[in-house]
Amino acid sequence: MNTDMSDLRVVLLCGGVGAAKLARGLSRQVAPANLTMVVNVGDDFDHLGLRICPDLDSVMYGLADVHDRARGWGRRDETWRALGAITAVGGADWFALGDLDLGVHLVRTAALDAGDSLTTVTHKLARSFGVNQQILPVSDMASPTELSLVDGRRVSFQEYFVKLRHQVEVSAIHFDHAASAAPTTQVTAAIDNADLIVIAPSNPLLSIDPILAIGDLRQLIAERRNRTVAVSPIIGGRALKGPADQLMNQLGLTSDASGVAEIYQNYATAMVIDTIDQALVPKINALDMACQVGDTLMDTDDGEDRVARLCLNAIGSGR
Ligand code: FO1
Repeated sequence: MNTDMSDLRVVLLCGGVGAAKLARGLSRQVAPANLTMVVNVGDDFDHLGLRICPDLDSVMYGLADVHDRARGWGRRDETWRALGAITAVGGADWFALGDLDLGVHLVRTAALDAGDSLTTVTHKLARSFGVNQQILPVSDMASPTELSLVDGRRVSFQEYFVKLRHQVEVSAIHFDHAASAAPTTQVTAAIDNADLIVIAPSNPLLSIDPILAIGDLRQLIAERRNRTVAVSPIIGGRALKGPADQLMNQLGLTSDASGVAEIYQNYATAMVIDTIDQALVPKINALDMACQVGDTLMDTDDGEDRVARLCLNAIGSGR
């Protein structure tokens, strides 16, 4: 534990896979009580009668060290017997639900049906996994992300991401319920009290923007721009996982670390980018954003710790 950093109050804006890795890295640098994850709820959906919250589960499983590192989502040592049974009876098996993972979906759905808020049930689940950091859904109100495709279809996030394997061209991304949704009081309190806000290396358009779209969060984060650092999920022009780069191209954005900086320029004054993208530093500096440059691959615990330290060292560099 890096002592002079451990008392920093850090908030991490989280989307999918990349966020869980950085959450793990930060959890080894900052005291548990001082690390709060604010998590996207735009990917959440109802499936086979269960409420599925992928980004909340990815962060929880990552911090509990029960995640499957190769797959990036779901549980390590997972089995798929229930899924096999679902397939055998002609059920919807396009979205793979593992046996261990089902335990969380069943308990979460029952708690929500009994009247628990998503914040409350997420807290209970995290504590049951021994996770003592705060994991907060950005809102307790549903705010599903939808996408318009060039072929005219409008699809839910999971239809796009999993069913269509994001192999379709997107013309627009919609957060129709976000403006009327509200960040929870726990989220606004964590942001108010934060010494540092970190935007995780999640998909800027599909994982981070749906968080910022909630209520007045764009303004809340913009007001704290000089204590906010964003980690680029794009290295050498490629997204490590998922469709971030192809989406940015489809929507006319520059699909490299400088394009990510452009998306975040109103919300952060520092970027963490990979050494490969060193040449982009002047372009990013021109956006009034400082750069922390290093190896941003997080495929090991050491990598997670390294990126966490790059974020923590960004303090002061943005002023
Ligand atoms: N992603 C897939 O590509 N295929 C799946 O079958 C799948 C199942 C799944 C089940 C639970 C869960 O928490 C996540 C799951 N994911 C799957 C990943 C999920 O679509 C993404 O993690 C996020 O929604 C995007 O960040």
